[in-house]
Amino acid sequence: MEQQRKTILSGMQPSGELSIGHIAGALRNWVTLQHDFDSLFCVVDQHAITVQQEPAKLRKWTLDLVAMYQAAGVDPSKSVVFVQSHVPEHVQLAWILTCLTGMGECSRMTQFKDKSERHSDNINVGLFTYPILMAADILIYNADLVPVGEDQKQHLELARNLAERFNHRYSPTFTVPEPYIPKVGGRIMSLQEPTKKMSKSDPNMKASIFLTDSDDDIRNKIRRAVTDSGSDIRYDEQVRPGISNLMSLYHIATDKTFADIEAEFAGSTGYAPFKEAVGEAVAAYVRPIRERFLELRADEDSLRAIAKAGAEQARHRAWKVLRKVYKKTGFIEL
Ligand code: AQP
Repeated sequence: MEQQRKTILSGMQPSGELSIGHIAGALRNWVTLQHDFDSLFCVVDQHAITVQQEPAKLRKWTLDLVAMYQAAGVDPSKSVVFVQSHVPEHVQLAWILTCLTGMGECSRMTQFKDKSERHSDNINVGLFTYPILMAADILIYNADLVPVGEDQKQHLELARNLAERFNHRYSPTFTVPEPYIPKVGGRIMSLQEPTKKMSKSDPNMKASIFLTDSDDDIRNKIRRAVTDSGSDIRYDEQVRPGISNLMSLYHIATDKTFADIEAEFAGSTGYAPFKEAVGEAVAAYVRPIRERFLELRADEDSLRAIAKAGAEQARHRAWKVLRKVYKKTGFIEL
């Protein structure tokens, strides 16, 4: 008998254009893992509105992500690609999990603290309970593995705690998910402030490399990236966050190890030749993704059809789990 494949689930917020950080931290792992896992990838539009969004942009970015997932290599015939708001079971489960979560658990979340500082005019309850909805996204499919960047580790821990709490209070129901975080690229940093994560909503356009940036934009952004004092190319995140970040990008784009990279630039004077090489390599890496994205994005009907088919499959699975959860919780059936 064929062994049942393990399940993975992950998602991204349609809150701007994806950056090279999203590829490095998550998307490229989705592409590899989809061949061996039962895979679900969603566009988490309900998470995106925890920060104020313009409706027209939210619609555009949602379809952008459906196209970008595929441009990066997600194959909708292998993986379920869907939009979170098309599967209402996520929020239905989130309510039950909300009633199992302590206030202290949410207030400890560093992303909540960061985002409340950045959006001090709109510290809404959704921003506070966001990790509970994320737990529901994962648990409703009984995902075994969640390929994410390092910034999501703390949220994953909450999902694990909630799964265990529900299982203990009622009876074994949820799989306790494991994070899958890459060793290199789990946290790509801003090109302008290398101690801060590269973010799609950073207002400084020079800080992030977007997957739709032209070759010249990419080269220029890397040329102007803030680097550290010193002149040799050596990986040290603590002492040289700027150069280490560029080395991670070079590794993502070329697969060269840090030792190879250090050897390649040993004895070179200044950072300029290294930055030129990183710029070329990253431009060459992003180019086919951008070109494929533009092709796919032009056919909106196909993108909507993929999201629709994905939502149908996802709902079918989500409802089965939610039904069980409702029953165990004590809700009577209609
Ligand atoms: N800089 C990054 N390095 C590595 N991984 C990253 N991820 C995001 N930025 C980096 C990973 O991408 C996935 C999707 O992230 P998200 O869209 O849910 O939101 P986020 O982590 O909040 O990303 P942003 O760019 O910082 O969004 P905004 O600016 O809207 O808040 C996750 O797996 C994340 O780890």
